[in-house]
Amino acid sequence: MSFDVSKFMERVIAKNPAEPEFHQAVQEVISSLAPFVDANPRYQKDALLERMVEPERVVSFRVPWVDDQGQVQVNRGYRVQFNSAIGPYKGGCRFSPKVTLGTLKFLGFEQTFKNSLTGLPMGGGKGGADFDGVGKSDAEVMRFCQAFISELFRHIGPDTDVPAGDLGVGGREIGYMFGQYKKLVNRYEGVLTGKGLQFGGSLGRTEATGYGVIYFADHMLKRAGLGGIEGKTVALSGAGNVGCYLIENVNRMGGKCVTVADPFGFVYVPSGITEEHLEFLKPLWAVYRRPIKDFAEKYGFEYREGHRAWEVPCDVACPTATQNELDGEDAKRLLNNGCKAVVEGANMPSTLEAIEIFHDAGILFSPGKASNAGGVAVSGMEMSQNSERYSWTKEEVIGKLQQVMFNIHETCVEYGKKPDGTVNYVNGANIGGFVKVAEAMIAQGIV
Ligand code: 2IT
Repeated sequence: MSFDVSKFMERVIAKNPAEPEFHQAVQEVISSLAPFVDANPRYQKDALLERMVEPERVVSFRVPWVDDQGQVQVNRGYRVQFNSAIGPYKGGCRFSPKVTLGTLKFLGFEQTFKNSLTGLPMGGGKGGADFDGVGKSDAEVMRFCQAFISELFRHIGPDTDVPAGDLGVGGREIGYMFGQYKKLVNRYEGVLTGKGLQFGGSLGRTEATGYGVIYFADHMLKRAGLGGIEGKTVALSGAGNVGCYLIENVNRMGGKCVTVADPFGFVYVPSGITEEHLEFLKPLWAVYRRPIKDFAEKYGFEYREGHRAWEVPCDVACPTATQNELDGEDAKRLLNNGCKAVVEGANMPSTLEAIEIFHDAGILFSPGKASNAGGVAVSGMEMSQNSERYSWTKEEVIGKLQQVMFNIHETCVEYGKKPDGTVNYVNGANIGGFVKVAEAMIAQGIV
């Protein structure tokens, strides 16, 4: 019997009301999987797909903390432990006032496939809180992180669930969480990744996500006969950790990046962002919490307030901010401006409509679960280094990262190749990520 996507989605929506991002993530994956599970009926047995869209466990908890004025604040923390078929739950924590359970479920679901694609033994999970770090003092951030871990510590561990950073959670927050975890359990173990280099962090973790996006883009462009990143003009929509190291790698590989952005607008640099600019940009948000407008003012560049980067001419577009930041209108604008490839550097940044427009136009499109997997891949390497109580050199880590991105690209080609020889990277990533998890679940029985 052929697999009915609409019926399946009806049930998912009824069971998970008011979680539109989760519906969107499931819809995208299930649409890719339908023809594949029709051809391979073993994957339709024993409610395998129904089990895959149900998180194994969700914890939601109160996070009370005291602000600098002595007032008690109450946030809500979560951890969504989505799938542990191929390894301990693994995935970041997001701190943002926009965080809801639905957001974290979509992220945990995506993470399961992304982590599988890396080839490393990591299950899928995601967590976070509706905490807004903007405008908070360092002491407030520390007290919040300590309160968050005071509950979460009992649900995580190096062989159980290994959180990391995501939006709003960087090296500072990971440090405070690690300190509190160690104090509570009295064990020095690799429970979090993205740690400082002095206490178990991996060289290359900071660079990994942004570098990985560009290694992946280079493989895509070359396979399509478009000649790699060299000589290409790239537009991107962030200027944080992913954005800065993405630019650095584009420069290393002979291309140029012409935009950086934050939620308030973007800066246009037609001549390309240089190493000198990057020295200014790297700490701009991470350390000083300053808007991107400061960059335009410092160098006299054009700042387009309230606009998105997708209105400038480019060969390659890399959305590196957040979910659904690139919609159908943006997609049309990019096509009109000559864009040849969209390589996602965030989780689900393109709407389903935008993806359809790219596919219809026949340009290259890579979903974040493939091209944005470099960060978690190096997190997996951080776990390995922590287990063997040894540190690898940066060259070793970056070399392994390049190999992982190459392998993910090969997997996408294997599972996404169309009869005309082109590749549907969405199908390739979804099916390629699915098979390993599905086989592990089948082997492990109904659990
Ligand atoms: O979305 C992601 O892949 C991350 N936030 C990184 C997760 C990790 O465990 O390093």
